[in-house]
Amino acid sequence: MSSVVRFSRLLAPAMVRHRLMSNFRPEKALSLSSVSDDHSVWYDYSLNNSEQFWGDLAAERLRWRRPFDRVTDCDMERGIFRWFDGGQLNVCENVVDRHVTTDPDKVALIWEKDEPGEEERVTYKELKSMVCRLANVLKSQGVKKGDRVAIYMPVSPLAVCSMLACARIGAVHSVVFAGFSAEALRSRIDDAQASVLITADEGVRGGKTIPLKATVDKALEGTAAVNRVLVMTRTGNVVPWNTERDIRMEDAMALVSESCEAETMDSEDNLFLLYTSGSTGRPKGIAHTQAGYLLYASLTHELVFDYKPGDIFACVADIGWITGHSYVVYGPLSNGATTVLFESIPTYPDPGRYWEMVSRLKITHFYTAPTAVRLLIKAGDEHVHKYDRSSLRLLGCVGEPLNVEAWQWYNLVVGDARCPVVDTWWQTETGGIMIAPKPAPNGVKPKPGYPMIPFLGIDPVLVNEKGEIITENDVSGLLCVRKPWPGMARTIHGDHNRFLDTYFSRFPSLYFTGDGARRDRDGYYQITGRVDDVINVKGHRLGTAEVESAIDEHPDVAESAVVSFPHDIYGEGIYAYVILKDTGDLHSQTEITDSIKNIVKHRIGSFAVPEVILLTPALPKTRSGKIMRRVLRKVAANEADDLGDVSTLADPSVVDVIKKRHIETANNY
Ligand code: 7RM
Repeated sequence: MSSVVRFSRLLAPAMVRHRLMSNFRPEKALSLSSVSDDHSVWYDYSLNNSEQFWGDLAAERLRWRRPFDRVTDCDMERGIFRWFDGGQLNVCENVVDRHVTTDPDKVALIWEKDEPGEEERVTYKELKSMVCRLANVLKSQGVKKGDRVAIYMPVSPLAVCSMLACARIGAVHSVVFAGFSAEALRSRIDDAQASVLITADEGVRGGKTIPLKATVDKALEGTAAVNRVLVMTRTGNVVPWNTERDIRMEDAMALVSESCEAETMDSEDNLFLLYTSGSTGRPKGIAHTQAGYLLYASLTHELVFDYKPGDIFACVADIGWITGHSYVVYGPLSNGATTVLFESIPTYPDPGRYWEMVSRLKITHFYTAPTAVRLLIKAGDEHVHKYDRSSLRLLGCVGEPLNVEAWQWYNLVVGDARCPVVDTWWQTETGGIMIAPKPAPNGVKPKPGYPMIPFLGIDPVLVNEKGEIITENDVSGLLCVRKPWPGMARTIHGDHNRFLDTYFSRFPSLYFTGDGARRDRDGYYQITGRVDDVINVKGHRLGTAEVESAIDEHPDVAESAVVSFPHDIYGEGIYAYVILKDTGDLHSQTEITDSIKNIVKHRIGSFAVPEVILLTPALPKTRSGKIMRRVLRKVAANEADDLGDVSTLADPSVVDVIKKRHIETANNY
């Protein structure tokens, strides 16, 4: 069934009931573009009749086993959000089985392996059989509804199958990005109390192998939670093996049936946990549930990207991030799309990789992070020009602000000024895209550097420090959301109070995003960045406190403070100020900075290693002992001439010491 027909079928009843039909031409309802043509009608409708809006969409778009009794039941004060209560469904059935019935031989996955030209295709029918086999393996290992399964895998069909097999049997997946260290993996396994872990012998990225199984073994030395490890064969190289605990995934899958009844799930049962960084050292297990998440991922995928049947959708994010969950897996598959799984890196074998892939796979939609765009700008336009990009219809971006220069390059050089550039703002916690230039009112010109327009049903507001909502335009403020939406996170695993504290207590009755934003004269949004201690490095979200606690483990370190500084390519770079204990004098500075870098690499992962480590005798602190991070940020950004008011510092002379050391250190990096 075409998405055009499906869309009219799901929205028409709502329109009829609300007599909007009078100013709504039926022939328009048959076209997806009606959302653009009547954007303000749709948008107002979605906010003013939100129960009807989301209720009709859920009823029509999802396959239910039992219809829901009520659309929504939310309490912002207590952080309780329930959508489609009473309803029962299975997410895996919705994203796989439905399409096997209508189009079994359609390609669901194209695995773009590290080595270009070796892609593998998986049809919906094959996907179902793989998922069912894996689901049966998990069941045979005692995994039951509600149990947590950790996934530490390269981007691959079996990684997607692992997620979907969990969904099929009602287990809760926790995908951990395969670039995380053993310790980071262990703490996430412990927090979730995952009983089974799925991994690969090794990963392959940019021509290098990554010892995934060995890292898993190290992680499991320190936890008793996991009793079974399923290992996918990626390279086939010999890896450490524990016969009591480890199972070869492909062997086990061959021994079980290729059909597996999908478990009946309640709308509000957990679908997955995804750990993300906050402003304290401990990562948060963000919990998403079944129906609301799926509906939101599905609808945003179709409307923001203007997805049409037959499109080849390439979101090159890793499945270890929310972008991979929503726009590699759940969104595209719910719409019966062909989704590309990108295992490699943008510069392998050379910086033309993305565009060579686009031409080879005839990709229509390409969705990446600004850091990758900036990296490729530096590499030169010839890498883009070399390849035929005529299949491309839309270019997307997510993860951090897409600066105007990068926007222009993406638009002109990659898209030949022919493909809309869609800068999407959203978060792990929001489940799906919240602000984007599409669907857009008719005739609206894109604004470089602006995600622009809230999605249907999304009610963003800007507030000032006092928590007052700013109603006028041409202002900056803290970005909050006033109305609940189905895709939002439901809790932090095991710590609902932290959920409340982080998102709902600073401004009562609002969801606080942690980002600052500007609303321009036309009412369009631009994101200015985090207002808390979370930084965005190479598209990875990282808490400064996480890096600090790793650095502080070094025996010679007394104290550290980590800030970000503007970085041409990474968006933000990591800058660590470190105070050594007296014992630190026994080693050379290079020895110490190298070993600090090593600790960060082992505790978190290579991507978190600071670009700059500045050894300093003191940190600028207020009399109450709070580090004045503003000063550290200014120095790191080479803006120390304009430090603002430092009169509340206990010892203002520290600033000069740091400035001097910064200039000395800056010459060395
Ligand atoms: C999807 C994702 C969320 C944080 C968010 C922002 C930043 C994301 C944009 C952006 C400017 C954008 N989830 N962010 N998208 N900033 N423009 N289009 O990235 O949980 O990992 O990160 O990322 O600060 O709060 S995330």
